[in-house]
Amino acid sequence: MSKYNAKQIANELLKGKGYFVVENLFSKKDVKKAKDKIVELAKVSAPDIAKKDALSVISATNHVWNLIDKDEIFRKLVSNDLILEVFSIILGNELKLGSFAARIQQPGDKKQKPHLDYPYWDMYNLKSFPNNINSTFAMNCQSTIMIDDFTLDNGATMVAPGTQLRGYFPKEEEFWPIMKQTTGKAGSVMLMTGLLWHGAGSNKTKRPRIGILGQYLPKFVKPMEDQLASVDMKVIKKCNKKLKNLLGVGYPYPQVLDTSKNAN
Ligand SMILES: O=C(O)CCC(=O)C(=O)O
Repeated sequence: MSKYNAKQIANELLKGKGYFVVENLFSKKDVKKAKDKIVELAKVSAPDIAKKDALSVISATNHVWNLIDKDEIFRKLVSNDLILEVFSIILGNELKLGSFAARIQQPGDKKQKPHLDYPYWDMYNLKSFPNNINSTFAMNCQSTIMIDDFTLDNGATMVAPGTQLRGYFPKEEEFWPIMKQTTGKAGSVMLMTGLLWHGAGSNKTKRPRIGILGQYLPKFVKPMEDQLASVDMKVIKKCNKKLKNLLGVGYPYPQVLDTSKNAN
């Protein structure tokens, strides 16, 4: 039985520090498979590849997008039971995948500016959000799978504990005094909501630091990566029901309900 309790973790994400590191959730074997594949995909530079593939590996050196399409190992990692149990408590049990992409903090990469995650990413532009938007419920949960050890030196994700409750875009002068880094061994996973103020730390080492960022959303938020257009239909057909649901297969909206548009 898992030593982790999903309800307690969800509570920590919502009302406590705002993040939780699940240690060694994935085996060394799975992490190696994922790493080998990401390294291979990240070497493909966008101009060298066919247009169809170029769409899925934009900015290949820092991101490898659309991992669900790329290998069975990613389809396994994305639908981990504990992650889905925690996030279902927060987002509802029809949650959807918004994105599953590797993010590589390259040697010498500077720290990121503190930010919020999609769909809150441009909340500095408050007028583009509904009036009174606040932190009473979360519209994003993030998993960061540590594919390398995350250390203070190689850019372990920086977070500002408790800031998920503030409901406004990070102010740097409030972020830096309380910032902590979420370190862990490869195979560990950091969970948070997209409302927690955070960003990648600077990588002062000579090796890349790879993480896989999983974005999970309530069913009514439009996903950041268009899963059904990005993942090959042949791959989707072979996915189990849990993964199909995550990808939005069978979710009925938006639809053309105007019957005059459907007339032959
Ligand atoms: O890679 C990380 O540690 C965090 C990345 C991140 O927050 C982002 O790219 O939005």
